[in-house]
Amino acid sequence: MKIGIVCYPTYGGSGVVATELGKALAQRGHQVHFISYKQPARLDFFAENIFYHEVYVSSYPLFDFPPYESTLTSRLVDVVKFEKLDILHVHYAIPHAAAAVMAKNILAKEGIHIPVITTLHGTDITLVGKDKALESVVSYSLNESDAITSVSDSLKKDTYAFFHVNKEIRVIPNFIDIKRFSKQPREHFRKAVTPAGEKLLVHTSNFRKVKRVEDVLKIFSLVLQQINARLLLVGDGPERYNIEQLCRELDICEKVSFLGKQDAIEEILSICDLFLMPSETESFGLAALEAMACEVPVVSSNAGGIPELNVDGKTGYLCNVGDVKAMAEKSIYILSDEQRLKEFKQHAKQRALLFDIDKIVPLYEECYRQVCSR
Ligand code: GMT
Repeated sequence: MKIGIVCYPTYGGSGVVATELGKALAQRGHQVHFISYKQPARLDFFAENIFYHEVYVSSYPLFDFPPYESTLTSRLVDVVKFEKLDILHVHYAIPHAAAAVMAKNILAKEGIHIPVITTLHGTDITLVGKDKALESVVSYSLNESDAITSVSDSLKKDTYAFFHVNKEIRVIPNFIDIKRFSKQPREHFRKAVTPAGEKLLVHTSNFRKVKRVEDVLKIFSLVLQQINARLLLVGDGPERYNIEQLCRELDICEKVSFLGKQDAIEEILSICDLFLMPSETESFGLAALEAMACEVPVVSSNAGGIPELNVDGKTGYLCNVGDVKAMAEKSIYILSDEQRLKEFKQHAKQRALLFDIDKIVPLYEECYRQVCSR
């Protein structure tokens, strides 16, 4: 099949899922065309059946806002026609679904039928999408898509609750390449990071408000009162400055390392004991799945789709959003007994295996087949 994939190219989860999906589809013999305004971060190699089409948005003094959506739409029309695509798969509803539906309608006038699949990732529904100013366009473009998928049951329910969607939404969860995300022997690295045998906690995110990184620090500071530990913060984003300030206020700077954006995240996760995800909302929690695959249990909030991944009392614990005291207690409970920690690590790994790329990508292929055969 010839598949067009539209996604955000940055480090966000939706871009990662879209890119990894495209790479896996190419390996399974499909021809994949990425369409984005920048080369996706994880598109770090090229194969003969992977193509990339950049969207150039022109500027003009009249424009306070560059016409991204219109430019993307025209590019989609062009790529579908020229490359003879069979399907357009857009990731993140805003504005990708609207652009794809518009492109579909333009092409229909020329007698070309291009089915559109929209995958909902999270904030496109739960944060940005909730904005009333966007509701009618989001609802319309979802209803006009030939299929809608969402990364969790929770996100599916939120979509029906916030939008006027009269179509079936099928749940296809996030996935992981277990061959890449597995615990790797990194003893020297671990020794260097924790010379005194400290327990190692980790958090990875794009440091946006929704991730509640300040809670990570508060939890860690409580854990430190009972456990000799260190914290690795991986990623970067708008909250970074506030987080650094809070580190100073809590007087824990010596125990916290800011690693910035990292590509080989599996190498870092491989040496860690516990992952913290106190997010305000999280449609799935791909970062937690990456940790679990590397045998790292997760203490998280019980928001959104996280309970569909993290099993309370088995692969980690779920606590109410903002309850840093409970999250610290659960962290201490897991970390304070070696045998218990080992069991949590094993359960985390077993659970992650259910979300292996080889199990999930065929669900997308099945969706493509159904939509194309209609
Ligand atoms: O919040 C992020 O990390 C980025 C965001 C995105 O849309 O790029 O991630 C969302 O999509 C991921 C992939 O499907 C999910 O695993 C994340 O849970 C989801 N983030 C939120 O819902 C906050």
